[in-house]
Amino acid sequence: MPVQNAEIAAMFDQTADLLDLQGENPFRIRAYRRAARVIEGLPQSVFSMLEAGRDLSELPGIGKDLAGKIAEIEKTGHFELLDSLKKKLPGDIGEMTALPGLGPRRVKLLYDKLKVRTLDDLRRTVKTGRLRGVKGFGPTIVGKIGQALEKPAAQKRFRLSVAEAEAKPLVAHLEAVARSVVVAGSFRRRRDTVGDLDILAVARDGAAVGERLARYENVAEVRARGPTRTTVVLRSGLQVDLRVVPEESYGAALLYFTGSKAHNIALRNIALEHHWKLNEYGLFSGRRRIAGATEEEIYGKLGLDYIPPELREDQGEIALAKGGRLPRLIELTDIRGDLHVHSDWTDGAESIATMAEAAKARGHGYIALTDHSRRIAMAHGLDPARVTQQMKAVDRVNEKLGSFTVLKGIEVDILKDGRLDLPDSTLSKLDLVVASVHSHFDLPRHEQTERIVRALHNPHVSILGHPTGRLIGVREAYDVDMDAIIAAARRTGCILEVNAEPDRLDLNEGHAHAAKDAGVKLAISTDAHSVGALATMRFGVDQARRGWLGAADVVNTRPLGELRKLLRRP
Ligand code: DGT
Ligand code: CA
Ligand code: CA
Ligand code: ZN
Repeated sequence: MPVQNAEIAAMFDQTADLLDLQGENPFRIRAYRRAARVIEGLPQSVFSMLEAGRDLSELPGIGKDLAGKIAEIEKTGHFELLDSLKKKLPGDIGEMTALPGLGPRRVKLLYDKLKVRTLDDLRRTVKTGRLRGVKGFGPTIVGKIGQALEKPAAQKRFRLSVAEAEAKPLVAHLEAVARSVVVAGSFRRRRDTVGDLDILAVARDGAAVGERLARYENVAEVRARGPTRTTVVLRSGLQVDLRVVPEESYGAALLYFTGSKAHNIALRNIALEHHWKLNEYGLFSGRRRIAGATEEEIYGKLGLDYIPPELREDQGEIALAKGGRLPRLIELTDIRGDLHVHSDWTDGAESIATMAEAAKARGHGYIALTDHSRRIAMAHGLDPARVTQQMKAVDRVNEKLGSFTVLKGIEVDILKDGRLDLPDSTLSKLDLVVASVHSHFDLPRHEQTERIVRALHNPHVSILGHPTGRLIGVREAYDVDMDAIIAAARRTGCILEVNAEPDRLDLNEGHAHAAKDAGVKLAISTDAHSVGALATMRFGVDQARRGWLGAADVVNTRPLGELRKLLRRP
């Protein structure tokens, strides 16, 4: 699995801390910190840059030596220098500098004055109040450290795409001895992250299916074994719960283990109103099973339309299903084009023609080419002259593509103050402008919101790209008032993006739903930097479905002519 940019940045920061702690050369320390910031700010994963054969030493602040170290990290998952620094230091000191409220200087103070070597030592000094006597440890700092120590190691959740990559071969492995093997739970509801995999299978011999799971090559640990239920942990740390059920209960079990829990409870209450009982074995009137083989049968008996898994969150879907008023959700086949695509003119891996042909082969009718603007120097961002050149190159590609169209676009950076990174005279020539934030993630909420709202008010902006900037499991969304941004999008006629990149999924489901309710249009876009990434569209569609979107809410379900009209702002 590729090591994420943020993980590499964290490794370099920690290395800088530990070098600092040992009184190393300040230039060497600064080099690591600077490299960490550069990597963190890259618009693309280091992994994909290496795959595309890019030379990382071309990046500012990254010389041959660091480039080699980054390649080593991507290859091995480890940073040897950091590991050896940690080993040299006593106790847990190698981990302590990363705690909130602590840094190399304070950790050294604690070690020198109070002999704090381990996290347990630290916990004790906080509890007994001894820390308060030490210079530089005011009540705020001590409170912060105490809090960080209390927190139990957060339950790790897995990105949906990662869970899916694990699930596919596993399901195939189990299909050798079972029928109807399906992953239920949050995975089937297509949540952006999942806590574990809940696999359901139909078989006569449940123990045999469990046995096969336990012997799967990726299993690290078997937690529980039984005739109908087996739990294992995969090497990645992902837990798998397997239940084997008989054919006649399959629908009931699928319904139950798909959840959500809140949805299940609401269904059970409807059953109770009829004096029935609903559980994972079926829908029962007294001891008689009146439904259970399929989900449709159970929803039907309860007087409800079939509810797609993505909607099963008890957010009002049950009342709508009762009245036959469920929204018709968008499907992958509704998508006719991709409005955020990069090429090798900036940091993409392929030529414009290659990206266009690949999109055409996927059945798309159009893409918008949206390479980076000049501020992203390390991605060779386009200045006005190169935009003009690229427009001509797009004309040449379009001449050869027959019915397929490459729209001329740009992903223009939103600067710190909300102005854009290219002049209006350039933007006005393009078919489509995606405006995105790639810097200053930590502005105060008010400022961040104002900045983005100002960008939306530029009449050339068509789409706000990855509107919250989150990277799942790596970087939180920046602090921003999404209601204000949705309101601004509505006022200005700007479209909001659902970025389908599996690490982003941004807007998320809740924000997409709110945008729809406000009457704002959305675009589901891959932000592809390579041909393979065009396939991530389905993850965006999944989140859009969780946000209750229908095809009509999404602009890239329209044929090109209609799309062009929607892109023209009032
Ligand atoms: P996750 O794994 O945290 O991403 O979320 P889920 O929804 O997959 O939750 P999980 O794995 O704990 O349980 C799978 C499904 O089993 C859940 O969606 C609904 C069902 N379930 C689990 N516990 C209960 C419960 O106490 N009552 C009811 N009615 N259903 C439950
Ligand atoms: Ca689960
Ligand atoms: Ca589970
Ligand atoms: Zn992009």
